[in-house]
Amino acid sequence: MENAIYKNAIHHFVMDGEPVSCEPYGCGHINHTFLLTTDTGKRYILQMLNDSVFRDPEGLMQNVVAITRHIASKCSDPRGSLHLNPTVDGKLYARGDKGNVWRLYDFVEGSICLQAPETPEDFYQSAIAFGTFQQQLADFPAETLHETIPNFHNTPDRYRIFREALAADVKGRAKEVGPEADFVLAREEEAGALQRMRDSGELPTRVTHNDTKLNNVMLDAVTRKALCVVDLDTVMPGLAAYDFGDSIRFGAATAAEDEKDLSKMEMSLTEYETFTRGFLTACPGLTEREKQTLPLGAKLMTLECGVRFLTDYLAGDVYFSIHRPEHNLDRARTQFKLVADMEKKWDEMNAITARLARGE
Ligand code: ADP
Ligand code: GN1
Ligand code: MG
Repeated sequence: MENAIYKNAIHHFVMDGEPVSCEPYGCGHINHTFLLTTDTGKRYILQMLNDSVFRDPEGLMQNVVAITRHIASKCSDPRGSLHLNPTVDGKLYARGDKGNVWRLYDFVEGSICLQAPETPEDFYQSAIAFGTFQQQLADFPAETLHETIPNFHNTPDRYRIFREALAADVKGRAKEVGPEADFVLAREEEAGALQRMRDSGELPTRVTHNDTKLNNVMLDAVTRKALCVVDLDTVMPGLAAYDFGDSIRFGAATAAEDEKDLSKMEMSLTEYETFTRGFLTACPGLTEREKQTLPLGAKLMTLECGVRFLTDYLAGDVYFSIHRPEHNLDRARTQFKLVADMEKKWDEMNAITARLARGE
C-alpha cells in the first residue's frame, strides 16, 4: 500500500480500524475503484472520482448525499441505500496530494454485482432495482440536483460532438470507421426524437440514474433479490426512457459490450420482456406516453452509446478506460449491431411493451 495513488487519501477518512489492504475493484469505465479492508474486517469502497469527467465534485457529492438520504428514509434494509463515510474534518470527500477527489462508501456486504445476467431472474431483479430507484425519487425535487454532466443524454448534442471529432480526426482514424460513421449519420433524424419530446414537455422530467448498467446494481448474494443501485454520479433530471433504455442496451444484449465477434451480439426479446415487466411493476407511475417511448429509449440509448464510443475512438481514447488499442471501436460496433437488431425486432418490442403496459 506504500506507494499507491490512494496512500495519501486514506488517512483523511473516519474508518473502523486500520487499513490492511486496498485493491483495484470492479469493471467501471470512469472512476478508480478500490476495495479497502481494515484490521477489524470492515470493508469499504474507496473511489477516486474522474475529475476530467466530473467537473463539479462538490455539486456531485451534494447530489449523492441528498439522494442516498432520501432513499434511506424510504427503506428499512440498511443495504437499500449507499452509505458515505465523512472525512475526519466532516467533509464528504477528500483531496489527495495531486488534488484528486476521493470518497469512501461502506461496502454493501452480502451482495453480488454481475457483468451479465446469469438467470432471467437476475435481470428481472435489476429492473426492480432501477424501477424502485426511480419510484423512490418520484417525490424528490429534481430542480435541486446539480447537473453533473451537462447534456449527458442529449443525443443531438452527442452527434454534434461526433461530427466535430470526425472532422478533426486527430488520430487519423476516420478512414477506418467509414461504415460505422455512415450507420450513425443515417440515423441522425430519429436520434433526436427523445430530446424533442423532452424539450416540448411531452414527456415528464424525472430524477433518473442515467447509467443503468447491470453492474451498477447490487443483488443479495443469498436471495439474489435487488438490494440497491450504485454509481450515483450521473443522477440528474432525465427521462424514464433513458434508464429503461440503457438497461436494455447492456443487460438484454447476448454478448459483452466489447465482444469482437459481432455474430454473437443480439438483443434478446425474452430478456427485453423480462426487464420491461420488472420495470413497469416497480415503477407504476409512468404516463402512457412514457410507456410508449420505452422501446425508443432502448434503441436511442444504444445508438447514443455507440456514438460516444466511436467519438472517443476518433478522439484518441480520452474518455472511456480502454484495455486494448481498438477497444472503443469494438464497443461502438457492438452497439451498432444491437441497434440494427432492435430495428429488426422493432414491432415485437413495441407489442411486448404495449401488452405489459395493459397489464396482460
Ligand atoms: P464506475 O463509475 O467506474 O463504474 P462504480 O461506482 O460503478 O464506478 O463502481 C465500480 C464497481 O464497484 C461497481 O460495478 C460495483 O461492482 C462495485 N461497487 C461500487 N460501490 C460499491 C459498494 N458500495 N459496495 C460494493 N460494491 C460496490
Ligand atoms: C460508463 O461508469 P460506468 O462504467 O458505469 C459511462 C456510461 C456508459 C458506460 C458504457 C459517467 O459507465 O455513460 O453508458 O460507461 N459513464 C459515464 O459502458 O460516462
Ligand atoms: Mg459503474
